[in-house]
Amino acid sequence: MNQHSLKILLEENSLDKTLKSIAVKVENSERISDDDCIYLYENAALGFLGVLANYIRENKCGNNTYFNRNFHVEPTNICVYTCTFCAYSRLIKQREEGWELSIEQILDNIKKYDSKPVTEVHITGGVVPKQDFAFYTELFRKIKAHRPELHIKALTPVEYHYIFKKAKLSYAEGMAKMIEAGLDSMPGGGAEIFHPEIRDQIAGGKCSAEEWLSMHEVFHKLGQRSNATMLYGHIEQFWHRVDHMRQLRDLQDKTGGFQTFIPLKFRNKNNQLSHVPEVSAIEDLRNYAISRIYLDNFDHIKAYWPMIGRTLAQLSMAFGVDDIDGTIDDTTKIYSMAGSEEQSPTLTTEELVNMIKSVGRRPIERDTLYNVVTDFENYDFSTNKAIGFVELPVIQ
Ligand code: V47
Ligand code: SF4
Repeated sequence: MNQHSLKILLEENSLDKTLKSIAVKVENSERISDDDCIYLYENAALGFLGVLANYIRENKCGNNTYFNRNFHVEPTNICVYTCTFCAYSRLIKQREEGWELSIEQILDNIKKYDSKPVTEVHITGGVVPKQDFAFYTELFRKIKAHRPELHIKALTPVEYHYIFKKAKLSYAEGMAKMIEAGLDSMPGGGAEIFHPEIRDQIAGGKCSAEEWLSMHEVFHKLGQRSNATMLYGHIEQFWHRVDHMRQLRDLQDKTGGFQTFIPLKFRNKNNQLSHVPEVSAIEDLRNYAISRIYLDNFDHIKAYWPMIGRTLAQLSMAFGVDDIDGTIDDTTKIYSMAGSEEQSPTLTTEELVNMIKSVGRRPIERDTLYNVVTDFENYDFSTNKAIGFVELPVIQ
């Protein structure tokens, strides 16, 4: 089906020459250049991008759309940094407006999931001196002591850079100790836009692009996997996005340690960039598709539904996206505070499965490392069994 659509597109005589040459590269599984990518941003129609991105997506993942059962822990929203897009953080001097959880409070939150089939806890938040190296290594150890199989996906290079500097540890030393304490993987946050022309304006003071990339490189070399994000649709231009993705593609060539790329749409409520209009849903879909076409060495592209809303997440599955993150259970405030339509992001497994099925995709529950947990293609929620599943007799 996807091959058929690409073939029809390639037979189209009126197709612009450059777009045609890009389509031929996609058909031949050749990498597109930075100039090609900028050309796509500036000239390609949504339908054209959808055909190319879907072709790649179906070659890589077939009809599968992945999700997981997860929840977030945000240890604090107090932060020493003042990113202009951030609606969520409060300065140390505004401490009374925010929260700062203790290790015991975080463990109490985690224990609320004891009877639930979640596989991952995603931990990230603001940066404060108190939540330091000792705090996080103790937290990770206690989580693992309580529930060893729960995957800890935690903190970004923004937090680690601050923590390791304070503890006088190199990235390699610090990361090795975090892994020893129980860290399993690193989420993709803190990347924003790498180019200093933009980064200095929206995320001044926090770790640089080089430091962000170096932290991931060190982590990958220790045998671990991580994600990558790009915060788009604010003051950057298309070439800044291409520059950002090129640096990710280069590092992925070196280490192969990234699992998924997550474009994050800038939301403009309650922050210092509220005067900047948000981009349209069409631009969001074009951006998913272009990242799918450009990042040929990434296995997965994720649409984070709490950020863009469930309808757009459903549409994105026709524009290169093969992952829509997880159940969340209303445990993150970052996007609701910035104006997302999802003010209390929670989806049951059944709702997630129906969202995926209703756009003709196969819902696959994965763990954080993309091992299949349950194939929900033929699943009966009333009996909690796969349809056609034959129970084997128990041998005494
Ligand atoms: O780095 C903050 C973004 C990120 C806004 O790895 C905003 O699986 C838009 O990285 N508008 C943190 N974006 C979240 C993140 C993430 C989310 C889901 C899954 C994974 C993963 C990673 O959120 C920050 C920043 O880029 N962010 N404020 C805002 N107003
Ligand atoms: Fe702090 Fe992260 Fe918000 Fe920046 S985006 S102010 S680092 S919480």
